Amino acid sequence: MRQTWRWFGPEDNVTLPEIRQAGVEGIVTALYHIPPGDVWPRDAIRARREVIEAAGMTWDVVESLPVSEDIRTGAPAAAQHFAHWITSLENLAAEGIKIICYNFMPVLDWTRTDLAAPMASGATALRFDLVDFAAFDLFVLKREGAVADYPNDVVAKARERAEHHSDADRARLTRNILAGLPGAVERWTLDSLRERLTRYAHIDAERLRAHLQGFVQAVVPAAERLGMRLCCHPDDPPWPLLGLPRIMSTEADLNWLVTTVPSPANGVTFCTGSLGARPDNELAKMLQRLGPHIHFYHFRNVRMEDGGVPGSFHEDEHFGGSTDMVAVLKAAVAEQMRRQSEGRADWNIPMRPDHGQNILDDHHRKSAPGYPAIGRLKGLAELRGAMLALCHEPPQD
Ligand code: DNO
Repeated sequence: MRQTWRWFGPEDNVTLPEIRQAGVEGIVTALYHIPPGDVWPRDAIRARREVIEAAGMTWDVVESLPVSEDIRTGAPAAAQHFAHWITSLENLAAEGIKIICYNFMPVLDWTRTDLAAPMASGATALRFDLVDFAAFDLFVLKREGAVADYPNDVVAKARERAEHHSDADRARLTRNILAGLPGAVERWTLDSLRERLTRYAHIDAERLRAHLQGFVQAVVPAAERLGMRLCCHPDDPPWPLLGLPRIMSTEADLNWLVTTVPSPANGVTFCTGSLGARPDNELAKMLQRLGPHIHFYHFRNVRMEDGGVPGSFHEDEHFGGSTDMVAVLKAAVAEQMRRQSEGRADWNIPMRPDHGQNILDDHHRKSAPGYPAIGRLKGLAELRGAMLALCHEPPQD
């Protein structure tokens, strides 16, 4: 597997020369300053590629080429945004960048309630606490009908917690949920979120799936013509949030996507952290079955705290948590060997250490939540060791 690393561009305080020292081969990045729906111009792509190459690495994956809310809601502008997305693909392909990650999560991208939860080791980690999330939904956002979306005991605990919330607690929770996480392309306030939720009032899972289908039908032929590989990122967390449908949460969801428009260009990002927050996702087996459609790996481990769907979880060490990471890597190595034996050109699937806990100097550096230098380096180093061991062939005597 090709070892890659997410870089948030020149604003990222983990720099390219530092990333190189971590032994990284390829960079995963995006042109974050371009609003969803707009075209990525070729000269901007080239300039970014050159900065990465000057630092001794290559731009291997785009994460993400954003899918606009107009596309997700099937608004009139969707057709024009399809065309823009395809133009961006053409511009990326012309610069040699062929693997494109995107997601189809309505409104919110990945979501956590706590960005620095203390761990027993002294590290801090990202955490999703269902009671805190319900407290936000029920008593800060005050979403109509929200009470029906949580088990009764969660509602009772959320009420009790909300009664003790100070203004600062409410502000922190709101910030963490709506504006705290890197990579999400839009930032929400309570008012803009409420306005946006009304646009989804009549969009259930089936309707959202129809919009995703329309999107892949429009863009996959272009990607195929350009020799590109699209890979949809699963939902994080993998269940509906704020009454919004989420349709990339389970093996059946991912399977639906790859079979709705069968093409080598229509694949998935296998994110063990996102999928791993549901006990019914058996990751190593899913990886085996979805193998031929995987174009990108995110390796990360979550610890489910109550095993519920929805439930609470936190981001554990890469070889801690609820996922058997060695079994996952074994399946990934088997997929690599299978592709090599088939003569597939795309056998060297890019992987990145997804997220990391804040450890050592990370506590002082203030890098993007989930993306510290040293916590991720530890994850990459551990994953690299395991991958080398699993691929090792003893010399024949
Ligand atoms: C978080 C990420 C997400 C992901 C996008 C992909 O670390 O996994 O931000 O990049 O959802 O489109």
